[in-house]
Amino acid sequence: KISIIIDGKKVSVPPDTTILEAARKTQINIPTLCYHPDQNVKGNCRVCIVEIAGANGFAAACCTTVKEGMEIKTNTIRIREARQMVLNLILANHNSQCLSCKRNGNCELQTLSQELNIEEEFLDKVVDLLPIDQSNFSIVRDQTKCIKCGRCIEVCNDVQGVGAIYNVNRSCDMKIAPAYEKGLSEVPCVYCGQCINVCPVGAIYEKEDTKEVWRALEDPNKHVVVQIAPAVRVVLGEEFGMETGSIVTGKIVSFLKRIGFDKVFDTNFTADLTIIEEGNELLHRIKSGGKLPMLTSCSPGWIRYIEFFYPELLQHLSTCKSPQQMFGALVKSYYAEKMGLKPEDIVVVSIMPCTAKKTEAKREEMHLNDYYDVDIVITTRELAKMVRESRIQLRELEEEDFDVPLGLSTGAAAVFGATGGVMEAALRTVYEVVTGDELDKIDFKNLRGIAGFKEATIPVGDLDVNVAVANGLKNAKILLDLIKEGKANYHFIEIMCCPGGCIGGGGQPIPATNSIKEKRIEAIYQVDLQSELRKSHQNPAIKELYEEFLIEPLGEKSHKLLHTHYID
Ligand code: HC1
Repeated sequence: KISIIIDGKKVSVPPDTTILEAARKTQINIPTLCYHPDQNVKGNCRVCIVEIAGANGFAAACCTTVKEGMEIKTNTIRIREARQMVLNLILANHNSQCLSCKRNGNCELQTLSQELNIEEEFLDKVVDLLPIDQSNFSIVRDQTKCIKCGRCIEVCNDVQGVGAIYNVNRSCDMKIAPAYEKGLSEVPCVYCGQCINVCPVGAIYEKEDTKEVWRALEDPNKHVVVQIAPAVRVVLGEEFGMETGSIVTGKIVSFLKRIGFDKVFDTNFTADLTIIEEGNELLHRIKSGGKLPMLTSCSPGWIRYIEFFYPELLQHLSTCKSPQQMFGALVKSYYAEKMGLKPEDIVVVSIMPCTAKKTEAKREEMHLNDYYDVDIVITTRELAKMVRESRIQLRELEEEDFDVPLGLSTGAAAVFGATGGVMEAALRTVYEVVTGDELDKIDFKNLRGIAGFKEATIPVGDLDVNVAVANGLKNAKILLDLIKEGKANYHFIEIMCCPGGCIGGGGQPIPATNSIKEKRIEAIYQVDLQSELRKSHQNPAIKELYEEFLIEPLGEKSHKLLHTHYID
């Protein structure tokens, strides 16, 4: 261990500890802007400067490691004034229209300006009037807010392996942008929104669609139906000061009914349906010598990734639409028929943890006749905005149940929201369908958790089924390369675009650090445990759907409504 003195306090820390980490261990919170607990140290912002006895000038605490006997000061007048100057330099290049900013109230720069007592922005603004990139349905980039911390570049390149944005130009002309400063729609951006989740300010945010929802709700000629994704219910509470991992399903349902939705349904219903369709597709591929390993197809950022980077492997993708899209297609067919409604008079709204879902809903293949399966997609963060706008107190709402039949679901559907969940849900059903026996241990614990890659072999009758799970696109890439080399000895692979699965989606409350994601995952498994039924094939509303409408899995209607194709 190494002994140092920070602000007069003696501290012992392991070698290679940075000054920033050592200080945080002793409850001394040195301010930062580019530092992120799950990322590499960058040393870009210089806000974390400290003084070291005997050294000239300042040192950046995030990238200076401690040395035996070091005496460090973190909060002198000189340091505070220097930090104020650093912050003023950043602010000179930052559009400070905070009141209308998406991150107003949850902005690291705004908080720091308060904490460092910035009384005036004394440098002239040099912020460029760069155009706002609104070239796509998912993500908006506002470069006038960018503070060039580099977090988005790291997540896009090193975690997702996508490389849609970089540093372009040099020196004071340096910007963060796609190559040749193109729009995001002109480069292979998968719209995962992981850049949004790490951005300390409002330089990247989701394309907001809440106004469309309010308008639909006030239109007397529209029947407005909503679905809620599995990962929204364990996360929304964070926006309202509730403990991380609070389960607020009943309160969300109650809120949505209060603001006027005609029916409040659940994406979990079609997550159960996905298991039936996808499970049967897997069994069919195994029996008929189809393309294996089969890859899951519910995560739209992942679909864009494989379409851009591995089009030669598209035949490995399950042809199942995602649960979001299956839901929309069924509302405009099965449900419309049942209710005697015209599909064109129905508006389907989705509440998703995901920014890529907005673009998925607008894909060419995702509509039948003249209407889309899903009309409007909003994120968990946008739902929180709607709650605030309505002035309804989420915490005080009584819990209510989803409407039937498209609101009924099992615990297997709930776990879709965490990495490994789709695979676990599929195994619970495939095992019982193939063997006819009841599965004793339905918790596949070795497929759970935040690790980027997991695998297992499950005996199903005479066959040992080899499965793998990857989350985060860089991990997906490793599996795709193995498939290309013919070395992927798996039958079925689950891939989720976002690290941790949908609980870490690009539309979720910020911050979303790994420790926060772990608590969200625990809550997902709580929802599963609390469910009366925990296997998709036990869902009585799904059984009824097949009896009344679909007739059989992979049948003609399923093919038309629930399955899709991809673009190479
Ligand atoms: Fe997901 Fe899915 S689990 S993709 O992560 O298959 O977004 O939550 O809704 O569609 O069900 C997201 C979550 C979500 C779909 C389901």
